[in-house]
Amino acid sequence: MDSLIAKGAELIQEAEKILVFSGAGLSTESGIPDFRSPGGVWSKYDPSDFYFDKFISDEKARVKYWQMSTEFYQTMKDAVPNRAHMAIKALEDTGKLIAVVTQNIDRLHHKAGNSPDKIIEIHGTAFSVSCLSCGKSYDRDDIQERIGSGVKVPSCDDCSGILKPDTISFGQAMPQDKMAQAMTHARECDLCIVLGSSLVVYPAASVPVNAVESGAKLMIINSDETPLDSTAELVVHESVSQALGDMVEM
Ligand code: CNA
Repeated sequence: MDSLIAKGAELIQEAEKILVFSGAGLSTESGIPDFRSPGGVWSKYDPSDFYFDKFISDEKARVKYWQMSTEFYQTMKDAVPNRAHMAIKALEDTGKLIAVVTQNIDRLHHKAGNSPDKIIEIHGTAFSVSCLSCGKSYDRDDIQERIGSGVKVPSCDDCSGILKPDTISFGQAMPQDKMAQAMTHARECDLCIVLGSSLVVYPAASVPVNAVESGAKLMIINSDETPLDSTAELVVHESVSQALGDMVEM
């Protein structure tokens, strides 16, 4: 393990333009379950209940969605950044971090103090809600208050349209502007660091793929194997807070 940490620290020291690509595994040590680990969200809920077209077409699916989402939001709201989030903030302080492309919707990079203009939330955020018909935007807490007072499925004040948190569900279109920004950074970085992602969710995982294809070195810190391990300069199957924390403090 010590030699892997030393190698990771060396890659970080040698790099000039670092792109961080983060996933749900970055936040498990902050108490937020990921999707695919044992005990993760998919061991409690059936993912097929949360497809976008089902949310649109089926009132019962929306009731279920808001139940799951309310529980998950409360956990995310209470969570605080862990040592790995703080290590990413330290990377920004070195001036080498060009962006954090995150699949996470939990705002922990913001809470850790990374500049908002460095954070690209390609799967959106759980902290706001929008009307799918007229686009009116709401603060998530205001909508949660309605749910707390007994509303099962909130609707838009202006047009009675369907409200949905600003997160990307399976089958929902990705934000094109954010994906384009992420891809630009993937092409310009010289080191891409993947933190806590299974790298099976596309198109998100095409960001590190693109970085490698453009000549960047790839470092992956993830408990389990990923499909990109064989293309990486360094793979560390360890706790991300421990491994990245140690590398950045070296
Ligand atoms: P995932 O598919 O659940 O994979 C997480 C990976 O992290 C797994 O391979 C685990 O082995 C690994 N892992 C878990 N804990 C640790 C740890 N402490 N140290 C190192 N590795 C760890 O999650 P992805 O992000 O790859 O999948 C993308 C989905 C998950 C996105 O759509 C996210 O929006 C969604 N998600 C986000 C959150 C969040 O915002 N915190 C939580 C759950 C799911």
